[in-house]
Amino acid sequence: MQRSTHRRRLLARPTVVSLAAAVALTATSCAKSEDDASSATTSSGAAADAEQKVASPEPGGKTCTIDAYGAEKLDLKNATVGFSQSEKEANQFRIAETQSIRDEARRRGVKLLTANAQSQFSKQISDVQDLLAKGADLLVIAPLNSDGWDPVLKAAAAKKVPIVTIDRKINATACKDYVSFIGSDFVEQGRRAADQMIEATGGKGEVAILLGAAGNNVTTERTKGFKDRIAEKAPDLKVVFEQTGDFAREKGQQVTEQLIQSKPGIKGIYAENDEMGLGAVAALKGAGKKPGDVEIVTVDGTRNAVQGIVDGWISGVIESNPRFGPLAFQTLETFTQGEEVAQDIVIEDGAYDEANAQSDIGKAY
Ligand code: GZL
Repeated sequence: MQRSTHRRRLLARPTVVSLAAAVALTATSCAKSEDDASSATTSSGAAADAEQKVASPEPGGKTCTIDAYGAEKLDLKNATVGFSQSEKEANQFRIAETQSIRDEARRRGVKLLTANAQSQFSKQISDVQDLLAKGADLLVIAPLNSDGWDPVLKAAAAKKVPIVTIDRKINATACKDYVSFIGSDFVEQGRRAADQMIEATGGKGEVAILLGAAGNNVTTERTKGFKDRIAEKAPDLKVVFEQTGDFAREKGQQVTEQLIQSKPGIKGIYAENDEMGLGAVAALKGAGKKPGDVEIVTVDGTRNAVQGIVDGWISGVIESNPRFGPLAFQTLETFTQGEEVAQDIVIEDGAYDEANAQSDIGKAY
């Protein structure tokens, strides 16, 4: 199917740095931290401008200081940071996220302890307890789920260990249970994915949603943003199928195989992450479909998905930038020096479509 040639290029909006990011990142001498088993390479291939950019903070946005939080000032260079990763690193998003944290710790010469919950929430809780037991002075947590954090929050508070959450939100109180949240605006990602789907389908026909995993704000917010935008801008585009693919490629493929059996006339698929989108591509290929038979829009910004745009299988990708290292450590440094940091540090995300996929694939991860 000939793709429309007048697609808008959805650019990240101009950014204004937030409180926490206003302090320039300063390079420091690096010493390998004894617990950091990361490979010697830094995240290769990511163009410098692929670093996270911070959206302008809400005017009068809430801030946090070490006194308000009830912790002690410390020198980050002499501290131990514990990083709790949520999902197994079978997903480029998680691989890039962990690498970014490791790279920044190494760049700053900060001792880093890491743990990976392998996508099991109970393990993430015990991982964080372990990090505290091993002497972490500060915690960076990429939460798997939004709820169930009380035991960890209590344990960290008892040891006056500040927590910064990255990527997904936890249902707790900023500047009390955790210092700051650093992450994307997931509702906005859903809205922008809808814009790409409307462009690709001409705003008419039946579309399906491959939902992310349950129990986290990313899935609910990406779904809300997409549906709200469709309702607002393209009432003739009907969501006729929604099923979770658990953010996993294999499940995304299985669900899409069922989808094209039950809805042979489906015009578009909104996959709430690239892994499920790539699974959908595999299912379409397996069913003998051609590129463009079904419009696919995904979220993350991984290299394979952006290549899928170049190859004609994917119509658009909204970025969800996982390179949290610089902002997470900058926030820890600013906070532990006694300066105030924003409670919500929302990053800007880019986007890819046929107009920029080839030229900008170097920014993908
Ligand atoms: C989004 C992140 C999501 C990614 C998926 O910030 O939480 O989790 O979009 C990952 O790839 O599974």
